[in-house]
Formats: sequence, C-alpha cells, structure tokens
Amino acid sequence: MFNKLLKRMADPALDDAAQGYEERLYEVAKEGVPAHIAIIMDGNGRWAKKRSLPRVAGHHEGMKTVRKITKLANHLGVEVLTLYAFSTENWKRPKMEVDFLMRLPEEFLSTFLPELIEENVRVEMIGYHHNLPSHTISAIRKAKEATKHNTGLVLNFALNYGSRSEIVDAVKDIAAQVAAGKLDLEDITEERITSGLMTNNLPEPDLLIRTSGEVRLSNFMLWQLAYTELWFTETLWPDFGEESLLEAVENYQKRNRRFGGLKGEEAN
Ligand code: V07
Repeated sequence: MFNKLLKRMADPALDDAAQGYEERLYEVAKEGVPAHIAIIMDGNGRWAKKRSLPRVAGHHEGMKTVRKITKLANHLGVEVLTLYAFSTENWKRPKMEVDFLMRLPEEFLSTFLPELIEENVRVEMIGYHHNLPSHTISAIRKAKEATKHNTGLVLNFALNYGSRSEIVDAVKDIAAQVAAGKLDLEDITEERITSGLMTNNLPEPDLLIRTSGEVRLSNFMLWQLAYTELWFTETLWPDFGEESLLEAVENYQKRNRRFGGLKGEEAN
C-alpha cells in the first residue's frame, strides 16, 4: 500500500515543497487510513451560483474533484471510496439538470477510465438501475467490466440510491423467506439485514464526509453509518481538494488515537 506513495516520492522532478507534501502523505498513510470513506458531495450548485454560472457548470466542476480525490484516496491506501452522486430524491430537480447529470458517468468514464485502469481502481455501483437511462447503465457496466480484476481502491458510486428503500427491500426479502418457511424468526439478525443491503460485500464506512455545510445524512447509508465517524465541512465539493481530504483523515486519526483501542465500546 505504501508502494504507490514511495513511487511518487522517488520522482526526481519533485521540488522541496512537493517533497514535503509527499512526506505528509506518508505520515498519514503510516498511521492507518480509514478503510472505507463515504462522501456526500454537496455544494456544486452553490459553487456555480457564486460565479454566476448555471448549476450544471458546478456539477461538471465537481467531476474533476471526483478524479482528484479518487487518486489521492487510492494512493493513501483507502480500500473503498463511496461517492453519493445521485439520490432517489434528485429526480425532483428540473429535467434539464437531471438529463445533464445522467450524462456525467459517460463523460467521466470516457475521460478517466484509462487512468482508473492504470491506477488499478475498481469501479462499483450501488443504487437502483430502474429509472436510469440505458446510456448511463451501459457506461457504468462497461467500466465495471473493464476494471473488475483491479485490486486497488474500490470506487463505489451511489447512483439513484436511497437508504430507506434499501432497508425496506432487505426487510421484504426476509419477510418473504419467513412466509415461505425458509427462515425462522430467530434468524432475523443484524447480520441478516446487513447482508440484504446493496453494500453487502463492502466494509462499513469508517469516515463519512459531507461538504458544503449541511449537517444531515439525507437518507444516505443510514444502517451502515451506525458507528461511522462524521466529518462536516463548509467547503463546497468543487473546492474540496487534496488538502481537504488530508485534513478530514488527519482529524479521523486524532479521534482514533483518543479512543486508544476502545472503539465500538463507547456505548457500554
Ligand atoms: C456526478 C459530479 C460530482 C459531484 C456530484 C454531482 C454531480 C461522477 C459520476 C460517475 C458516476 C458513475 C460512474 C462514473 C462517474 C457522476 C453523477 C453525477 C450522476 F460510473 N460524477 N458524477 N454521476 N457529479
């Protein structure tokens, strides 16, 4: 996991400032980074408004942040990065904005898929396929296929995702099994519910970041975030740079140091 960082640090083109930055990355990586970081990427519209640009210009700029943050998370040794790109509530936005958003996965992948492959990143998605345009689904399917053997960061996009629906679906599946006599009441456990969620094969998030000053979960991974450290920042998503991620991770590490190995026991 330090290989990627060591390779970066060995670059003879680095000046003193860049060398200092790489050493800071190394210090952060050494201390143990969150295995799973989830991010609510808020503030794209506000970023655009501040510049008298249309909202979609902010979404487009936000896409560049996705690239930067993915790259840094991968180099730090983060295992999973879940990005909330589109919620089941977002369909209520103007049709023109929704249409634009649904083109972003294609645009992102047509520009950055080669880089993701190069960087050993694996693309995944959680959320409902229904309602998504077929061009969006096929772009994502192609990216998943092209990266399925990669062993670095899992870049998990939450697209048309809603946490309560996800829980309802898991509960329905369990109820159907009970009704069919295939499952006993005693077998309805936390583990059984967890395994019915779309995040089934992923670790729970260790750190949730929400940008742009809103201090809410907005129906995002409600079950999975039960023990997650939360980090809220005023920074708008298009302005959220490498420094911003490092700040969030360093703060997370400070909290973990205070816990001194007692994490998960705070409620006892
Ligand atoms: C979207 C850019 C980031 C800020 C938040 C809203 C707008 C990347 C993707 C994406 C999704 C799937 C995929 C590859 C890329 C994306 C939507 C919006 C809908 F396989 N950014 N981004 N998808 N925004």
